[in-house]
Amino acid sequence: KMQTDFPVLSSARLRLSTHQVSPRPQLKLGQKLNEGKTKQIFELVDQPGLVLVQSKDQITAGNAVRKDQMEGKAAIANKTTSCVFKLLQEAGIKTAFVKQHSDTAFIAAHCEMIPIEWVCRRVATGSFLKRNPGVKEGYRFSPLKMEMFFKDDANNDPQWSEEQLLEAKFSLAGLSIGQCEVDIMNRSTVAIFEILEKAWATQNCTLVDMKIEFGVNVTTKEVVLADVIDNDSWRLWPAGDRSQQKDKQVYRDLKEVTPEAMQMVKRNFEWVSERVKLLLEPQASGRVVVLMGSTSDMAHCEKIKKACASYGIPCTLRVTSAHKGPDETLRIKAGYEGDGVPTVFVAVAGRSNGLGPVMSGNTAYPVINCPPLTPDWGAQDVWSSLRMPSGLGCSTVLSPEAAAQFAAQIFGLSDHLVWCKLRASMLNTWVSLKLADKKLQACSL
Ligand SMILES: Nc1ncnc2c1ncn2[C@@H]1O[C@H](COP(=O)(O)OP(=O)(O)O)[C@@H](O)[C@H]1O
Ligand SMILES: *[C@@H]1O[C@H](CO)[C@@H](O)[C@H](O)[C@H]1NC(C)=O
Ligand SMILES: *[C@@H]1O[C@H](CO)[C@@H](O)[C@H](O)[C@H]1NC(C)=O
Ligand SMILES: *[C@@H]1O[C@H](CO)[C@@H](O)[C@H](O)[C@H]1NC(C)=O
Ligand SMILES: *[C@@H]1O[C@H](CO)[C@@H](O)[C@H](O)[C@H]1NC(C)=O
Ligand SMILES: CC(=O)N[C@H]1CO[C@H](CO)[C@@H](O)[C@@H]1O
Ligand SMILES: [Mg+2]
Repeated sequence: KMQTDFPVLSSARLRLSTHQVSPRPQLKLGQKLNEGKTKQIFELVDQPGLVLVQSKDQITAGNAVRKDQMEGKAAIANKTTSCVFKLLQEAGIKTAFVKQHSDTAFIAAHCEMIPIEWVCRRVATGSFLKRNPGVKEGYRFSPLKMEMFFKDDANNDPQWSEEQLLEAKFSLAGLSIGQCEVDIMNRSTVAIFEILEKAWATQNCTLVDMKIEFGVNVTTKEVVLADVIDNDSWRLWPAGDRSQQKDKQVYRDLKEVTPEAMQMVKRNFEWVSERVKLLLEPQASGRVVVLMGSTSDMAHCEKIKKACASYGIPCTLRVTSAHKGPDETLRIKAGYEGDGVPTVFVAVAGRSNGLGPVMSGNTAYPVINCPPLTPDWGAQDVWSSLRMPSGLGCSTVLSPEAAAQFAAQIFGLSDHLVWCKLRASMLNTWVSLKLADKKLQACSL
């Protein structure tokens, strides 16, 4: 059962619970829409289409020590959920999460939930080993291994195949869950895993596996990541160290809540909570410097700058001509080389592009030619960006947006926040194509 298959930072059976924080008064709660083992969902009277997701409070303990630990844990769980959703949202992943409301509640888009737990694995462990005897713990999946489980407590959440999901013919918020939706969830799970994996890698921590759920936004009928990603949703191995897992095995097999066990649980949570905030922090900060031969190329350069902003990359525009003022070009270059900030230069020069090649021959930083080609001479002009003397490694990208994207890909090698945006954008493009095709097929029926 998945609940117990993800013991790492959690355990439902420990029955730890969060301390009481009542919803702030300005929030008018409507009907209770849903209730599960750990959460209640309330309509928001003044905000149609949104709901309050309230963690259930199971405080029964009078014991002060235990209460103290529970309070610490609530804050940690809170931080985990909100940081993870923030990371995903800033990357561009569509999620139901809107904002944190209190220590134990957040506001989300009202969804009808698809009753499937999507599991994604990088490293074989836990229930996978039981279901696949012969596979040793630590086996590495590349590509990622996907599994799904039907949320059915009475039957211990059975594993399902894609065919079983299709045959179940779920319909949620008026959306039938067919091949298109299944493919979108499958692809999204992989992208979400890769984003979280990349983020945790900055903390020298291996994301071993993860389980998530999707819902259908009742307003837009979009399939979005919903429910929560928290302590109970993943396995994290610090420094890829499996012996940590043995510790956690202890909690899983725990029959009783002892103070020692609680301390261990707490230490783990603290370990995560110390690091989860860091996932949102840039590890490296680079910049793009666009050099244009003339201000007549300004509109073209502004497009590069705008696209850089969408990746969160600062972009500076400068005017310099390698033909008319090579001394100045090299002086500008030296200025950017001298302050230690990783830089990608983009050279924008019409007609004969001397600028990019001169830069490329004189700096170890990457240079991207992005010549603004005109219909009359473009086919001839482009050769001044393509045919280089030996020893020059500049690239040529014609579209200004694509030049910015290429620069982002360079920074993405060391900056996970940039990489996450590129990864989410790839997913969103894939989903858009899929939906466009679905719509077209529906029209031609
Ligand atoms: N944004 C949302 N809108 C509507 N329902 C939601 C949303 N997020 C979660 N839910 C649903 O709220 C219910 C309570 O959650 P939970 O206690 O985790 O249930 P479970 O025990 O089934 O895992 C579940 O049915 C869950 O799918
Ligand atoms: C879902 O619905 C809300 C309002 O109900 C809307 O604002 C939001 O953009 C929709 N999409 C996603 C991905 O949440
Ligand atoms: C819960 O998260 C929100 C948003 O990040 C934060 O403002 C709040 O202080 C957190 N609560 C606790 C107890 O950490
Ligand atoms: C997800 O997609 C992959 C690749 O298309 C496929 O091999 C796999 O069976 C799918 N997984 C599930 C659980 O549907
Ligand atoms: C990361 O983990 C590796 C592998 O165990 C370890 O050798 C290394 O010291 C760790 N690095 C940091 C920065 O913690
Ligand atoms: C064991 C534990 O602390 N589990 C907590 C994980 O986080 C959720 C909230 O997101 C809490 O409700 C659980 O108690
Ligand atoms: Mg749940």
